[in-house]
Formats: sequence, structure tokens, C-alpha cells
Amino acid sequence: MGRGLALDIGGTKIASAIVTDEGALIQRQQIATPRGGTQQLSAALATLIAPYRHQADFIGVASTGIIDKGRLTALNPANLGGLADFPLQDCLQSIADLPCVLLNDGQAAAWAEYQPLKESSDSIVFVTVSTGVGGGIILNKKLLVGNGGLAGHIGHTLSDPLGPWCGCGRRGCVESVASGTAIGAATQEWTQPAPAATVFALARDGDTQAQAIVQRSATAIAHLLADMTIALDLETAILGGSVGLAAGYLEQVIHAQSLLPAIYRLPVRAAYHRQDSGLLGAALWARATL
Ligand code: ADP
Ligand code: BMX
Ligand code: ZN
Repeated sequence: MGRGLALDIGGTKIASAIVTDEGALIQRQQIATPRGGTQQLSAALATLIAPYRHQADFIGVASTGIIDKGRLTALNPANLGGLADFPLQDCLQSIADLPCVLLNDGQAAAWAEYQPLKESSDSIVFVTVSTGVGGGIILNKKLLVGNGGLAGHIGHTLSDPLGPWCGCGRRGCVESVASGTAIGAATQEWTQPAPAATVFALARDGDTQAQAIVQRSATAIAHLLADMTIALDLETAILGGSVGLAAGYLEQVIHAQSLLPAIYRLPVRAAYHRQDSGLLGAALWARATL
């Protein structure tokens, strides 16, 4: 199938790379996700794709949002600066005339993370704690995509019925409590509101308010994993995204799990491919599909 041009479109950043036959990522690039709307997103994708289109035989895309029939529909439009609907396949095809396969970012990352576990596991969940909270489920060796692309949107299961409003229109989704955006939003009452990375740094320095915000996020993720394992009888959970991979976060999720009855405790570890799970998963899925 040859070389793939992989893209990972998140609410905060868009990454791209050429993925070789051997699965190596080269020419990796990253830009901030534009927040202006359709034209800005199209232009950003063109910037990343156009210079490399002659080096690739196909395009594989992992993207935030519900990916169905070539369109991106946001479940939480706030994560994309209000963009609710985007003709992703048409946009890519107008930039490069290459075969193109699209997948949700959590689903794609789950697929990449499952590859080294294939021999030992049948059923796993991947959770990205990032701009939002996304996910992907491998059940009995099959990636769940769903008839409408919705499978794995576990960030929109309930964490707290009295919690913050989620951009999807429901109150108290895991995403509204645990995501990087939620961590930043929880500082809005502070004299100096701070983004998630600063909240983590403050927590590490002993700031109790910051520690409570990080702990609330990690506890919500531990309960999410408990709900997933009790519903699906999973063997392993993988954590990704900038919050999920932040120093000390995994340990806090494991601590919150340790407070639950044993049946709810799913072994959890950090993404093997770190920030590249989505890129790699997009290329592997495209290669397997085409
Ligand atoms: P995307 O959502 O585009 O995939 P990321 O995985 O980088 O991107 O997640 C972005 C979120 O992670 C933002 O809310 C940002 O504030 C937060 N974040 C970025 N860097 C860090 C860090 N070092 N520690 C904790 N949170 C971070
Ligand atoms: C949101 C949703 C999911 C996505 C998840 C993680 C939108 C635009 N996105 O729950 O489709 O998988 O965020 O996305 O509705 P990320 O941007 O945090 O990587
Ligand atoms: Zn929601």
C-alpha cells in the first residue's frame, strides 16, 4: 500500500506525518487548530497536506468529532471554536487527489494502541483526556466504530448530574469535569485563571486548589474506566492526550481506582505511542481498509 500521509485533527492541535511501510513517522508537523470556521480549517489542512501529497499513496485521518460518511459533525462544537459541521473528505480530496480514509481520533488511537496488545488482549479501551475526553473501544479484537461513527464517545457518559454544562448540551458529562478545557474552566473564579498545564504545575508545587481540580479529573476518569469495564468486561485501559499523559496524572487515576471495589479496577497504563497514537492509528486503519 506504500506510504501514508497521516493527520490527527484535535481541538487544540493538528499533527501530520508521513507513515512509512514499517510504521515509522517522519516529517512530523504540528500547528494550532484554527478557531475561525470552515475556511480557516480548510486552509490549515492545505498547509499541512499540500507540500507532502506527492510523497504519499494514501491519506489516513484521525479527527475529533463524529466521523460519518465523509463529514465531521461535532458532538461538542465548543471544542472546535463553534464549528459544528465540516465536509472533511471533500476538503481533503480538493487538496490532494489520493485515496482517503477517515476515523474518529479516539477510535484511531485505540487501534494503534491495540496492535502491541493483540496477542495478550481481546478487549481494551483507550481514553484521551485532551481538549475533550474521547475514546475508542476494541471488543473481541474488533474496533467499534458504530453505524453512525458514534461508538467510543465515552467522554459524554455521565460523571456528575449536577456538574458543569457540557458543550454537547447535557449537564455533567465526563468531558465537562475531566478534560483539559474543564480543568482550565475550573480556575475561572481564580484571580488569575490558568490553563491546564499551569494547574498541573501548581498542583505539583503543592497548591491545594489546583490539586483538587486535578484530582476531580482523575477521579472522573477512574469512574469512567470502572463503568466501561463493568459494561464490557475489558482487560486493559490505555490513557492518552496531553492531560492523560501529564506527569503524575496516571498515578492519580490508579489511586482513585484503588478506592473502588476490585471488580471495577481495570489495569491502566500510558499510551505506548504517546502523542502519536492518533496519527499512527489513522495510517494503520487506512492501510487495512483500502
Ligand atoms: P488535542 O485535544 O488537540 O488532541 P492535546 O492532547 O494536546 O490536544 O490536549 C489539549 C489540552 O491539554 C488542552 O486543554 C491543554 O490545556 C491541555 N494541556 C496541554 N499541555 C498540557 C500539560 N503539559 N499538562 C496538562 N495539560 C496540558
Ligand atoms: C469530544 C468529541 C469527540 C472527540 C473528543 C476528544 C467533538 C468535536 N469532539 O468529545 O469526537 O473524540 O472530544 O477530542 O465533538 P480531542 O480534540 O480532545 O482530541
Ligand atoms: Zn457531553
